[in-house]
Amino acid sequence: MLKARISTLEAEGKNALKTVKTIADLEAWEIKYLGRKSELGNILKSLKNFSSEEKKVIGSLANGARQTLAQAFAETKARLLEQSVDWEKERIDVSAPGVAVACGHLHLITQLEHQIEDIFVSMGFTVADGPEVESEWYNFDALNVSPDHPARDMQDTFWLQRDEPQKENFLLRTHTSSVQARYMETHTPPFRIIIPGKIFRNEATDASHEHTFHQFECLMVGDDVSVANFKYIAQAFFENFFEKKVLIRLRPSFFPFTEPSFEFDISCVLCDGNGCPVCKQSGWLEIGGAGMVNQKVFEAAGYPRGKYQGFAWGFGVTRLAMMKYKISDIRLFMGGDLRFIRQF
Ligand code: FA5
Repeated sequence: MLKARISTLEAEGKNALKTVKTIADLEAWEIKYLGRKSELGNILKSLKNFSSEEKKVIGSLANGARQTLAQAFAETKARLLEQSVDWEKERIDVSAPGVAVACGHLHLITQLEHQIEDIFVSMGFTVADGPEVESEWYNFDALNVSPDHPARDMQDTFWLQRDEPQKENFLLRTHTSSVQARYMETHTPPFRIIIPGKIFRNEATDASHEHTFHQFECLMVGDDVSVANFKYIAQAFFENFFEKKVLIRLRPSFFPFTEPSFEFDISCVLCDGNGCPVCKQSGWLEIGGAGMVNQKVFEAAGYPRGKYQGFAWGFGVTRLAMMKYKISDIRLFMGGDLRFIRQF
């Protein structure tokens, strides 16, 4: 009787499968014919109660029926899944243009820093680096700017608050010249270095003044480095940077860390020195400060007085970028407006 029932179950299951149209129906069918609590499942579970002879015959029949139904189930499932795919929707147009992936890029100032570094490196300079949070010593004292020196007022400073009394005051560096002092402490001339970096000034902003901007310092020290070396290197640099003939003009100035000191201008790269609104009709653009390194700075670094000569200069990269790309407001660089940033 049980043998007949197994055959009926197999036939019934196969027949029922023919009417299954959906995956949900198929799942119900699977529970009914192949599930653990299905009739066939119960027969298989009850095998242990039969004699070994019966077990052999009924077991083989029941397992055979189960296998047949499982095979039919798998075939039906594959057919239903295939039928459920909307092939029209899945069609891929291999000739369609690709979708552009938006990705970021380096900020204009970083791009220019790399360009400036390349030019100096091609003239034998190496790149040095220093911290943005700096001690009063490296930013001022080691550069011959003592606490009561009036020159401290030339650069309005962001001082860092002290929670507990400590020996040193800290600040956000006001110029890249702070790295000069650090570098000289650990290196012996001759050397030529450049120091790119972000600096901070506690001052009101306007179209040509920022509180956070980028400077570039250049320092060359040796036995007989002169102003002529400075002029040559500065001119070579600017001609390379602006890709045109550029003249350099030095004007007497004052910086505590250089003696003599000068401001230096380049011929206006917009009007080639003929006069325009950007150079205020003068034909010259103010670029930065420079001078021969003050012997007191060498002494603070531990060099014997008079043994070495060197020049140093610092200029604003942000101002240079304004000239190169004719940007009229310095605040655009750090303003975070992506419409501006994406242009470069
Ligand atoms: C200095 O910072 C000196 N450390 C430069 C120097 C180095 C002189 C080595 C001698 C030897 P000054 O404060 O003038 O100097 O700044 C240098 C340049 O930074 C300026 O010519 C200008 O291009 C730029 N700069 C100064 N203040 C601002 C500002 N608020 N916003 C944008 N650029 C500025």
